[in-house]
Formats: sequence, structure tokens, C-alpha cells
Amino acid sequence: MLGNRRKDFISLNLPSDTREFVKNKEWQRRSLWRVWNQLSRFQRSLLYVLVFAAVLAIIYIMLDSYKEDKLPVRAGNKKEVPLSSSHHIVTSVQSTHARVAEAPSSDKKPVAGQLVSPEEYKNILKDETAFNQINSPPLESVVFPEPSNERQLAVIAAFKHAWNGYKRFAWGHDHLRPITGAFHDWFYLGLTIVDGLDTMYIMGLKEEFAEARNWVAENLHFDINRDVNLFEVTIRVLGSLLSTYHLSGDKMFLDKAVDLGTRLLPCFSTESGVPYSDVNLATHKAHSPKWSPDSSTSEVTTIQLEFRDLSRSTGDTRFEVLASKVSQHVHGLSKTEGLVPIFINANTGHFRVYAPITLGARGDSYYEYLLKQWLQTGRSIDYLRDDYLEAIAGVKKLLTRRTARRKYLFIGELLAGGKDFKPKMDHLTCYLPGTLALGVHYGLPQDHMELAEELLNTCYQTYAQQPTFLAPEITYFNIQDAIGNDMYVKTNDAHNLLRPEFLESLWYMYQITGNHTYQDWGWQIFQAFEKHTKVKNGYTSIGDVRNPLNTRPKDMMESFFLSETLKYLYLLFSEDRTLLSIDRYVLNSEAHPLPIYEANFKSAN
Ligand code: DMJ
Repeated sequence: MLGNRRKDFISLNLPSDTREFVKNKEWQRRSLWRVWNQLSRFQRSLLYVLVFAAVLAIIYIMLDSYKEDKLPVRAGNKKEVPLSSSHHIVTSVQSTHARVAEAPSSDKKPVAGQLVSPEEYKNILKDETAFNQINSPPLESVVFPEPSNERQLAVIAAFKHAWNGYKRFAWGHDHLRPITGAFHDWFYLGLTIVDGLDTMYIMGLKEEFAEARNWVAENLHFDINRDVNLFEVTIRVLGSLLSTYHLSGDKMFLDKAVDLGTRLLPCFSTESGVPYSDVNLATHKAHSPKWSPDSSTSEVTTIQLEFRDLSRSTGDTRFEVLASKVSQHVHGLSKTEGLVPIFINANTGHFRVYAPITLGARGDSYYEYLLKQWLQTGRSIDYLRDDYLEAIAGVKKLLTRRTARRKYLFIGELLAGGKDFKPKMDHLTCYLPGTLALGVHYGLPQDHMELAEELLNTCYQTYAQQPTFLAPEITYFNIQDAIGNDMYVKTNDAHNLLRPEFLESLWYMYQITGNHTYQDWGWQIFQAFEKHTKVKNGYTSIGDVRNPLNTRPKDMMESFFLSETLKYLYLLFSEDRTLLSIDRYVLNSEAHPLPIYEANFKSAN
């Protein structure tokens, strides 16, 4: 009898989670079947019609809400507005803006796994109407003042030194190997040229900018049969192309950005709308990382500034719609006091619950883009600000501790789903003081500034306590022994990759407070780079910040050294604190400035 039941059940071909239910209620089903058989032909036809009408109604409602999301965007007009200082800068003021694609407040929480169905995704990709209408008005170019002091000139000299080495040994390749005079490729996109574009523009390096511009126009092609990482290519390449378009007014950069952005869209063809981490730019095949079924949380939530700007610069809403849905989706997931695990599955849309919680690698810029998206959209999307505030409260409550001796405040990590605290801080986490200060500048709680100042000091100590005056990649903190050192570094964590995060924070703090100490700290670090990382043909990452006599050079100059590290130093040393004003621009995670849009968008339609 049981065997027969199983057979019946299989022939119905129901999903497995329904089986138990069916087994228990089978007698009801059989009687339903009897009732159905007893219906007249007319009655059955009537039922068919009713079901069909209900399906049609559902499809109609879905299409309607889809159209709502895809109201066309009008590209904005730019106008030149004089600043109080000696230079003029083109503002980001837009006369018309994209309708904000997100839910306006947190009460519209999305359901995990249902944001962009494969069908909806296909429809979004098929809709090229807006795409064909790209007709951005020409922008006027932004004019930056000449460098005004010795420190800025020294940074320019450093940029030229790095650029010359790159030109000589690695032109057209992603990275320079400055010691062996060789190159390194990662995505085969000339990363150092592209990532450095807006830095050259801001520094006024006209000749270098012209040669880079020519290379981009002639040689930067995206039809390459290679897998690239969605996040890295978005922040480094898409971000820089858009930023350089806004600063220079040269539409060639926007055209390249459109080509790239379109090739990245297949990443979103997942069940949940959370993107895959990688995509082949030529075949358009997207997939999870080779080493894991999951995407990194910070990666899927650190593409929104760029995708939104691409939509608003072109009138093609697809980019903003797809990227914004990821933020909405993550907003709807449950968190630990606003803090997120560092892995998320693109198919299920769920976090890997027992993954670590950290503001370092794979977690960092999730928090950064909550605030920056809120700013980019003219502070109009409440849930982004609210999630940011909740997360910072969570950081204070669960992640901050003080060292045993000098009571330095630091941010640690939570392991095992929040159970274990690890007193370890990545250098990457040193972006946070700057982000906190930026939020305070825009009216967020003053106690965030106190947290920012304390963390900034701890980050400074991670540099100052090393004999090279350079911070390691990871620092551990002593929270138990009041006699021992406050900080220690493990051999495997002792490298310095020429990273920018602490300098980034110094720049925000200087722009906001005007405190010259931050400039002096930046100068000390610049000198340490000069002393320990400068080599004949550029600057190199080093393997050990603890030993000035043997720093173990790694023979690698990453593109972010030109894009971020030298840019933040140059801006930090400016006498004009608003050389690149945080009231007009929001900088992406790779230091590429993008315009801030007005909140009160009114659709022209
Ligand atoms: C950069 O590519 C970006 O700043 C990213 O957000 C983090 N890592 C590097 C710099 O350290």
C-alpha cells in the first residue's frame, strides 16, 4: 500500500518539500479528484476560463510595476558655477534626474530571491529603446588650479616617476613590475592607464593625460575573451571612465563606459538578482568565483554608484535598475545589528550565515556605499541612511574594543556567526574614519566624529609604530596584557601594498576639520613611501614593514597607487581644502569622483 502511494506521488511530479504534506493529506486530494470528475463539461470550462483570467491579471500587474521601474531618464545639464576659491569647477547640478529607482523607505522590504527573475532580466536587457536615445549634452570641462606648494609638487614628481616606469616597461598592460622592468596582466585592460586618468586630470598633467586619452580611444577594447571581476572592473575601469567623462567633458570616455557597462550586465542574470562575481566580456557568460559558490558581500554592493551614474549620464535606466535592486535585496535580509556576513550566494540571494563579519576585506565597502549612495542621490533614499546608521551602531556595540595598555580603539572581527571576537584589523578598515566624517558633514550624529578621530589615531599608530613608518596589511591588537605591546604583526601579514585607505581618511578629515595635523601625518607617510618603496622604475609593494633593512620588495605597483594613493596625497596637501569638494562629488571606492545628484527629481514625462 505504501509502495503504491509512493508511486502515485511520483507520477504527480510534485516538488520534494510538498511530499510529506501530500502523503498525509492524500485522502483529501483523492476526493478532490472525484469532485473534479463529477463536474460537467461546462463547469470545467468555466473553471479553466477563471484560472486563465487570474494568470492574465497577475502578468498584467507585474508588467505594470515593471514599467514603473523603467521610466526613461533624461541626462542632466551641467552648468559652470564659480567657487569661492581661485578656480572654477563644473558643478554636478542636474536640471533633470533619473527617478530614484529604490523603494523610498524601509517599509517596502523585498523578498529574498524574487527581485529580478530571469524573465525580467531578459526583458530589461532586450529593452534597448532608451539605449538608442543616448544623447548626452556636451559637458564643459572642469578646470583645476596648478599645484600650490612643495608637497603637492613632490606628489606630482612621484606620479611622473611611476608613470614613466609604467610607460617604459608595461605600457598597455595592467600593472608595472618596477624592479624587474616587466608587466603583470589581470584583466588585460591597461588598468594603470585607465585607473590613473582622473588623477592626471586633477594634477594638471596635460601631456600624460593626452597620451592616456589616446590609448583609451585607440586601444581600450572590451571585446576580449577573458573573465573579469565585476567589482574590480566596475570600481577601477567603469568608475574612472565616468569620472574622467565628468571632469573632462570628453564623450569618448562615456562611450567606452557604455560599452563596458553593457558587457557587465550578464552578471545579474541570477535567480536572486544578486550578481555573479565574474563575467567573460566577449562571450557574456557570467559565473560565481572559481573557488566558491558565493559572491563577496562588499563586491555585490560596491557597484551601485557607478551603475547609477552610467544610467543617469546616458538615459539608459537598465544599469541603475539592476544594481539598485541588489541594494534593496540586501536591505531586506536579516543582519546582526546592521552588520553583514562577508559572503552571499547569487542564486539563493542569502548570506552565508556563519561567514565572518568584518569591516576589512570583503565587507568594507558595503558600509561605504550605503552612505555614498545616499549622498549621490541627494539624500533621498532613507533606507540607505538608516541601514548605515544601524550598521555604525552595530560596529560600536559589537566590533570596537580598546587595547590593554594605551587604550587604542580599534575595530575587530566577528567569527562563527557572531560568536567569537578576533582582535584583528585589516588596513582596509582604515577607510572608515573618512566615511564617518563624511556622514557627519552631511548631518549624521556627532558621536560618529568622535569614533572617526579615535580610529584615525589607531590607524596612524599602525604606521608610526613600524620602523619603516608604513603600516602592515593586517594588525592584531592586545586586549589582555597591560604590560605587552598594544599591536603586533604576523609574518604573513607584514606586507604593504601601497594602499590608500588611511590617506583617504586623512583627506576627508582635513577637508572637514581643516586640522593641519592630518596633512603632516600624510607627509610622514609619503616620505616613508619615498624611502622604502621607491625604486628605479616606479614604486613597489613590500613584503615586510617591520624590517627597514630588508623590506622584501614584491616587484608590483598596483593601479590603485596612481588612482587613489597619490590622488589622496595630492588633494590632502592642497591649501584649498575644497579642491575636489565633497559637496559636489562623491568618490567611488577607487577614488573616482562622480557627481552628486539632486534629490527632487521630477520626471519630464
Ligand atoms: C582598491 O581597489 C579599492 O580601494 C578597494 O575598495 C579596496 N582595495 C583597493 C585599495 O586598497
